[in-house]
Amino acid sequence: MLVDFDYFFAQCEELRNPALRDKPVVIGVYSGRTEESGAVSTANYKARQYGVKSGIPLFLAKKKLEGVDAVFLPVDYEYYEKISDRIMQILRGYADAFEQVGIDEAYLDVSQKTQGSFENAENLAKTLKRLVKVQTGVTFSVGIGPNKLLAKIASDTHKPDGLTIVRPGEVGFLNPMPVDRLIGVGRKISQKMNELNIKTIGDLSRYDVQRLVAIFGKTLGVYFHNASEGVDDQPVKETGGVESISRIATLKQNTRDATLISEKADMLIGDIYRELMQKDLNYKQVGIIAIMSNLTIRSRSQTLEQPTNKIETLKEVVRLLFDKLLGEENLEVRRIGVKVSQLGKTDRDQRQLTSYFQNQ
Ligand code: DGT
Ligand code: CA
Ligand code: CA
Repeated sequence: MLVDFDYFFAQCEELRNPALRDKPVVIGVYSGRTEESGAVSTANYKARQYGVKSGIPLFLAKKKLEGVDAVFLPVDYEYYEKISDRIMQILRGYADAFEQVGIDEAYLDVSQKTQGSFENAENLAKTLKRLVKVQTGVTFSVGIGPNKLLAKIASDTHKPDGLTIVRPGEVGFLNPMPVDRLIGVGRKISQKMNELNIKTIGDLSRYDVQRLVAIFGKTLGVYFHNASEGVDDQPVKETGGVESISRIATLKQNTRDATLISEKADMLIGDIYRELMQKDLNYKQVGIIAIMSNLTIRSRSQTLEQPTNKIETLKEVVRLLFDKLLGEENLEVRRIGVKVSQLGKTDRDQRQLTSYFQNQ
């Protein structure tokens, strides 16, 4: 599945100001030279009706919307990223493997989850649409296909709020599309292909692969040929998402007392553990830092043999690391921090077992 959030930056703006919904909304990147200079980052579908789209100069967008009650806003990337993170976190939980691509797109490998059934995948997509809409207010478009290439192109065919399925026997749907719909076919290459009389993806699939190789080189030539036939075996590559989780706190007083340090550390660990559970993650590396009374910083870390999600292991390793550090230092400690990293998804069986035991 490829999930692509609809008119994303503009939709985020509509979310925090619903009055914008009935108006053309244009999000601009202002270059700062003059008040008017800059380009359109994106626009809602109302604004697109007037010909406003990503990449055109702002002055042109203003001209197209002259006399219209339109709203122009600057990009607020941090805010969009927060919304994006929340959606990604929801989606991640429903995939066998999850690959985020940019701020508003993600591939979900759902082969196992759906037992290879496109019908199950369609139902899952509908569930995800509802879930994300209810929890965040955002709509997105989904493409479902036997591979990433087909899912991506499918997702582009119905927007906004679309759901498009391409089954293995239906790759012919590519044939009438212009070649530049394929990833990797930019302006230059599509121009070159046009000169060769290759205008549609169907034209490309009928073109002799040896000649493609002669013109574009082996890698690209073979890629273009395969792509035109909907052939793609790129796996969904797990993107980390959260890289590490850490907490830091100041001790009530500077100390070398292992019990006092350990009490504080356990509080930080409790916090970290909650976040691990929420995000369904386990950890393989544990680190501590200590800020000493003279404000110098010390750190120690240990990598475990196996990833785990156990809180006892975390407490134990942190205690050992602080013991080691205190043994090698004679200053008092002022602030301490705990970090888990090399995070990974807890596999289902392990989680079921854990919650089984917790409920006993
Ligand atoms: P969509 O998916 O067609 O409903 O509309 P968007 O706006 O989500 O378009 P998409 O998926 O191509 O891009 C996602 C975001 O990336 C979009 O909200 C703003 C940003 N973006 C896209 N194209 C451009 C561009 O040409 N320039 C700038 N500055 N930002 C862009
Ligand atoms: Ca996108
Ligand atoms: Ca989008």
